[in-house]
Amino acid sequence: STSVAVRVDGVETILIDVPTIRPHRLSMHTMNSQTLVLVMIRCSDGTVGIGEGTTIGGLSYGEESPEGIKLTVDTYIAPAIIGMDASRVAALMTDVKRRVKGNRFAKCAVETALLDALGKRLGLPVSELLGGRQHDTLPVAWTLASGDTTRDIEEAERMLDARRHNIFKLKIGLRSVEDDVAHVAAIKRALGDRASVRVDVNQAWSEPDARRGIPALEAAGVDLIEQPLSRDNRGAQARLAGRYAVPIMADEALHGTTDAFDVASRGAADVFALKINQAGGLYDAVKMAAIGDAAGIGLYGGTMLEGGVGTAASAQVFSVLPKLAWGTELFGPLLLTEEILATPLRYGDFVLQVPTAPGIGVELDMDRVAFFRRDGYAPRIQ
Ligand code: MUC
Ligand code: MG
Repeated sequence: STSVAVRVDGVETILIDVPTIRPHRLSMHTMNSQTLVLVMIRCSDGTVGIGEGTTIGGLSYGEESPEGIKLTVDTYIAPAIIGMDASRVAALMTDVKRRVKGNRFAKCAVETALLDALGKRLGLPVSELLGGRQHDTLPVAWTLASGDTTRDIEEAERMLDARRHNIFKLKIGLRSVEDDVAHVAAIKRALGDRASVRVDVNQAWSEPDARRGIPALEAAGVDLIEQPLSRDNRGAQARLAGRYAVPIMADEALHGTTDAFDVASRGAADVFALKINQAGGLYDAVKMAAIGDAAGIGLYGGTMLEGGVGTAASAQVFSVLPKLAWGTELFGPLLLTEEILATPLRYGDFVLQVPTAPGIGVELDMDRVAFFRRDGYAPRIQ
């Protein structure tokens, strides 16, 4: 054809290191900072799309590291998409999936940037490219993970007073089951009916640990138990889901649509934590939601503690889902000491406002990106 398509002109990947506001203790890693992996894609019409492929704790949480995500994008994905029709995002991603196995975080970052650019080109929020927005605001949980019970209660009280969060997720699995239950029960006692209290074990328990821990947490008033067992131990997690009334949520077990189908088929979860990075992109996160919904599984908008870019992209996805029975945990930017968006995301009254501007709806503050980027270079794409 002689029509001139808009083409992908350039891809740039940037690692940004930002401190957290306090240590964030998970069963596998204590975070004192977060590394954001940003991808910027310039198109031949001048539009620039941004995406994020952030993980937690280097290689301790999942199989992709920040440095590996950057390498995958720079070495294997960028050459495949440069020169191609930038508006055919689904077709580009099909080709990327043919050339690159696994590496879902890298694919998510690229797909986000392509959709952001397409949305900006069309003047539409990404939610409208994914079927259309059904929610303008999303409930947002906060994670209490200082490792100290008194400090966690004070933090929760501050969040309630400020009307920022009334859903709290507690990170457990590092200490003994009994110590963790005592910690959670003390927090739930202090907060009472003013808050929903949930736990994330991040795969740390054995099935016998879970048979001790879950009924005790249930008795303490906990509303949700996230990924108690190893992500591979689906048969055992199905036994737990069948045995206790408190819902079991799958998180690390869900990498892409085939995992969603397998976990749903085995009855290994009552709730899905949807994460755009673990899904491998925004389209596949929506498909995973459909699989869960069809199986009667409740949906929750999860986070890999991304900064503002990944959080805005996640919000676009979650805003199109008909039912989000468990709300979201899109608080990532609030855990960081530094803002890298030109205009911060808006939180308040226990919700996040889904951005309404075209694309994912946010812009980077390029001076701050230049300041925090690990390699110290000025970006080529501005
Ligand atoms: C996880 O496992 O859910 C999400 C919130 C948080 O504090 O940690 C993450 C990862
Ligand atoms: Mg989790």
